[in-house]
Amino acid sequence: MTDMIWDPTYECMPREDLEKLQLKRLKATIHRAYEKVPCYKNKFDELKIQPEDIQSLQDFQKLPFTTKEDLRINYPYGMFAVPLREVVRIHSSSGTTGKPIVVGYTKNDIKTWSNLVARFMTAAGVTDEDVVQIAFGYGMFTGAFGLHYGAETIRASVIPMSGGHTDRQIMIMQDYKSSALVCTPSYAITLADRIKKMGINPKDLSLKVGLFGGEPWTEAMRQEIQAGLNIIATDNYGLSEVTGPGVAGECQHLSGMHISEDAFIPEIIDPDSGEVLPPGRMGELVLTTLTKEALPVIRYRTRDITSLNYEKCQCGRTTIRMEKTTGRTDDMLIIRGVNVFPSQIEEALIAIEGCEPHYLLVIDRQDSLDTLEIQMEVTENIFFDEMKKQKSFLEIVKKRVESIIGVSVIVKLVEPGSIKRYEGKAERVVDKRKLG
Ligand code: DLL
Repeated sequence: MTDMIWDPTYECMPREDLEKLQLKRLKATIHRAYEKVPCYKNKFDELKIQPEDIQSLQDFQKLPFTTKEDLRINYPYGMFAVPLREVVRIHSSSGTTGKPIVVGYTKNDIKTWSNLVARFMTAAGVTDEDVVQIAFGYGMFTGAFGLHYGAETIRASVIPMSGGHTDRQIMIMQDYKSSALVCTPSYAITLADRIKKMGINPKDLSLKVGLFGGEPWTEAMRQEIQAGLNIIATDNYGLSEVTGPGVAGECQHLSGMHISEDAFIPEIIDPDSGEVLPPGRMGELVLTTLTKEALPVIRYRTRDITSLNYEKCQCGRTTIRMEKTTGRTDDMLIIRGVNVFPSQIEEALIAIEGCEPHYLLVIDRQDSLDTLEIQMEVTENIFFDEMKKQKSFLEIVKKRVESIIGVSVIVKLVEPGSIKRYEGKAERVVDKRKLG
């Protein structure tokens, strides 16, 4: 394994130098945000904080948080810190309800973004020799363009396939000898399934690495994808409000995602009290941008739950690594008063022999009692097994899941192939309590 590093100056900076750089960039960001964005000025004024009051990275914790609601209220362009004429690109978040979040980039922002993506793609092992198949949907979603620019910056050969058309994806992958695949982890599973069904041996493909992100996924899913596509499957993280992909990504040691700390300051807070938590603790990730021109964000509450690892990685990078996110504070299901994360259920299911990574969680309320039904696909031999064997299989699944989440569940097998397949981000929860 070779540990190629795209930007060693920033990725391997001694912490002392990095913190100096962060403070310098932070001060500039705060000044600009205060002067150009009324939302920040109002919030600071309310707390009687002036930009000059922030003289250290500790002072910074006095600043108020920014939330999705702030971006919503200022829809579409109210949070921009530059006039629209300087904005060369507009994207929006993948929100499914209400108005989307609108984000903008200056010419310089696009350049910075491309470099940030080039960093994690390089860390994953992509070089100018690679043929990168981008199977994210091109459009308002930041995933496709972000990875596209990053790959071109590395001078890899980009195939802008976009999402969907699974059989065509596989044909192109075979014919064009794609060596790197970019998509959501759930779509990687769909592709692997289809490849298997078509009788193609993944070893006959040219794929070597996958860059997957945009949604949470588990270690068990990683194993499944690695085996199904014969690749090393890497995780990368980002969100539109902060830049899109390019906030953090794994190197080939697969031991947490390196955050580009010259461009973002990460903090972990207690989602209830807002208190900053000590290193290593699990909580909500808060991000501040240090280089964004069009849309600087200060202490943005991502809602994503993770922890930060400050130890130096074997690859030589000195940057903090974030653990795989285990879900979002707003994804958390409260079932009969118990907090349940869909990722816990997924982890349990995938670890059971015979379970397929296709499932749906249906939550309902009967006689004022919450019910959680897991509809899941299983391998054909189990689906067509005799009743008795199937019953004992269901019992195993039920017990395993219940022991992890602490809530009783109903497990139902559904026909192989009947759960909806996703080309982008998967939606695995139907909460009928909210629909009623
Ligand atoms: O999903 C940006 C992105 C695109 C990242 C492609 C990586 C690759 P949004 O549509 O705004 O932006 O959604 C952001 O998706 O707050 C997380 O909840 C989730 N998310 C993104 N990447 C990961 C990941 C893009 N690797 C929201 N693991 C974030 C877990 C992720 N969750």
